[in-house]
Amino acid sequence: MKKKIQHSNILQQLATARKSQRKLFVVLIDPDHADTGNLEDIISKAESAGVDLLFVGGSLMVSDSMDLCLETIRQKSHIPSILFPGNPIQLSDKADALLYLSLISGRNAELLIGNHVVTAPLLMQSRVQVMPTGYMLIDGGAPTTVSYISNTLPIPADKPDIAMATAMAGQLLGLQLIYLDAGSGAKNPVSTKMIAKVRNAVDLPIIVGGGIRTPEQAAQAAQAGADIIVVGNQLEENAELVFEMARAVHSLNFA
Ligand code: 1GP
Repeated sequence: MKKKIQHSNILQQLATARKSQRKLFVVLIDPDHADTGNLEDIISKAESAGVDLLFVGGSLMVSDSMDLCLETIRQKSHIPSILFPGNPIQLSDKADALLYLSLISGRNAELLIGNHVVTAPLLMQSRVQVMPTGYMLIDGGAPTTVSYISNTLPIPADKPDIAMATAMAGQLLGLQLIYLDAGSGAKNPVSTKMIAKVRNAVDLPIIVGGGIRTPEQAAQAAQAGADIIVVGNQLEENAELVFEMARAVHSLNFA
């Protein structure tokens, strides 16, 4: 039977999955884009497709739908939910864990440390598991919401060495996950060359997302060394694709 990620000690389970080369598939849900019907549909499909985790968040949260979204996930599925916050107000204790993102590809002090200082006292009291993550924005061929909102320059797509050195710095600083993101809806996903370069440089679990539209692209990213593949946009267009996407990633797992 397929091994499932449990709700507690998620960070540790991600490290174990990485060590045993077990690739994970994640669906990103943007609560702003999900009305109740869509949301229940993608959650139930994700559950049947064996999706490992649900990330919840968006760069721009214009509605108050985060808590509702997390509650629906909890009611309708067993998949752990992870906050992927676009800004510091996107916190909720209804999630299982939080990607505590430091935007290490950028030079915006608020996103490197400022927001962390603001939210730390709250998080120290929260039951949500905090997962320190080196978040790296990679140029995906066109400006994305996240590059605009974060007011940072992404790492050029053809500069894998910069990505490598940035990820190394993240590991040396003690971060626990590296997230290479071309940004939601990116024209081009992060290249396999860049993923491989970062893979060879750090031991941490590597999350890759942004602009992945086909099961083949998802599998290629995993084969290049990504441990966790994230897809959002494309599944908003066609939720049915979650089955093939999850299969493409999980088919690389032997056990
Ligand atoms: C964005 O990595 C995620 O932050 C997913 O991107 O929506 O393009 O799949 P997409």
